[in-house]
Amino acid sequence: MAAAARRVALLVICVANAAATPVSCASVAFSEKVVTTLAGGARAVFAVDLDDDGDVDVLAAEYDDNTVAWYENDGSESFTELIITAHATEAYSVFAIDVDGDGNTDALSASYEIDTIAWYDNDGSGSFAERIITTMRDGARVVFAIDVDGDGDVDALSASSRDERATRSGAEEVALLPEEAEVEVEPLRELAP
Ligand SMILES: [Ca+2]
Ligand SMILES: [Ca+2]
Ligand SMILES: [Ca+2]
Ligand SMILES: [Ca+2]
Repeated sequence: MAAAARRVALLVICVANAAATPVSCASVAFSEKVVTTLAGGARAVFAVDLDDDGDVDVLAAEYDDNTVAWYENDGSESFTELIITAHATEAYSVFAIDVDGDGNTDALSASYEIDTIAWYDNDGSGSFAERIITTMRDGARVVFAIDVDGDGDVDALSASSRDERATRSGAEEVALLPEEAEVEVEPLRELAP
């Protein structure tokens, strides 16, 4: 695979000050800062401070390496790879949010080949323990998490391309998506050990 396709690169977000003259993002120049060239089959990234040291780190789904990894920012945009799991077979996407409400940002992943949505419990230092949410999302491609029903618990949503239905809480249909996609919502906190 070409080196360029294996890169996980930082994106710079164009932010306009509301009090200032509006800025066209198209006019802003971006400069590439490479996080790594060794993320095999990189499919997705998410930027968030995972070790709560004040600098933004990078979470990545690495499809060819079956890996979910995070890259710790030393504060000068020099990154050190730390493996969360090497068993996320055909890892397709990642997301980060505080799943269990303990103040530490956790990671989630969707793994295509093993039909799995998992989350990884961050102990606060960037060390993660795997928690499987489901292994029934056939061809899992996307994971997202938010408190869908407003009960205070974070819920998970997934899109899986080998399923043909769209469901909420495993049974209740909420939306039909094109291309045989599926949306699944599950109460994460209740699934945690
Ligand atoms: Ca950090
Ligand atoms: Ca750091
Ligand atoms: Ca947490
Ligand atoms: Ca909820």
